[in-house]
Amino acid sequence: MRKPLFTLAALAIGAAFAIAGPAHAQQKYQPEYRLSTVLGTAFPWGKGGERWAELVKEKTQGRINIKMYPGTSLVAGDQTREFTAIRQGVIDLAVGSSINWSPQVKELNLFSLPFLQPDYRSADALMAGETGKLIFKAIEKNGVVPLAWGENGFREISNSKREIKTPADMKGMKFRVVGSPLFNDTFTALGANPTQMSWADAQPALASGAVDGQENPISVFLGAKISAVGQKYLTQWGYMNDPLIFVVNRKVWESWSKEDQEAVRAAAIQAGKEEIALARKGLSGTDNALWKEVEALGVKVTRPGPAELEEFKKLTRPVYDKWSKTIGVDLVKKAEAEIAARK
Ligand code: X2X
Repeated sequence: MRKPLFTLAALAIGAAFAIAGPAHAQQKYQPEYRLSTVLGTAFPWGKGGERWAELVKEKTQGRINIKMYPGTSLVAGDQTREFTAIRQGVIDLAVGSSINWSPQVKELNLFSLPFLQPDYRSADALMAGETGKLIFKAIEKNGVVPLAWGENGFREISNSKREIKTPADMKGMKFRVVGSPLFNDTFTALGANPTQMSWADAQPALASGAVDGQENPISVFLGAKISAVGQKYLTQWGYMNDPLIFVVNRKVWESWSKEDQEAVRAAAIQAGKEEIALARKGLSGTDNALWKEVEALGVKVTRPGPAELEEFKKLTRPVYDKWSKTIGVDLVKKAEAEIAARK
């Protein structure tokens, strides 16, 4: 007697799902989802965001329609508030920098530890390894759904005053630094004078001479044309590589069907891969086209040798140790081990 009842119940549940499925989808999907980025399509970062939106549209047959808002305009340009805005739903999706979100997700400071990542292969080892998984868990714990990695790139230092070969050359120099206090500590340890400000404020500050220098990937240095505002000296010190992360607000994520979730994830992974390739183009392997472009602009490029780099490392080591405690010593050890074992 029980069996038919059971089957009937199962049928009823099945029918309820069949009805609820599409109705639920139609009810909950928004006509447009807002994607935040700091940089626009003149940069690999913005191109990555644009590509993600395009792939999502394609893979969901237009069910999910994303509009990109570069310039972190959904939070009036204040990069350090971006993560909170994603969590709260002011922003639906983002391709964001590890640096900008590190005030809220302390583990993200990992990537900013001075001289942790010696090369692109280290960055790959972290993103693909256990470290990357732990970082994604930390983001998830903070209420945001991480889907894929991208890359802003190795941050090199530029200024308007003189060549920087050793820390002594940075003495007293005024630098615009990014959102995490870790950067204040790093630049202070090197004898410079850092001021934290948003990217929107950085460009006029460089133009007016309110600050002498800044640090950003070469794609940003070129894309933002900051050599035109007197940034004539550039030092390739490779002190950190800044990853990007493709994320979605949790409620928005949960409102999508499983099929659409997987489409959005696959789109993020593909856009991320393409974006990383773009971010490294002209800067890696035998392709140094972007460095040539920098030099053609009359910018003096300086490459500290191993002994000089050692001086930078030595002075910033206390910053590394101090911030390792904030990040979590185990996570830092894991990252160091994955870098040591990189292929
Ligand atoms: O503000 C910056 O320097 C930038 C654009 O690189 C980031 O958003 C981290």
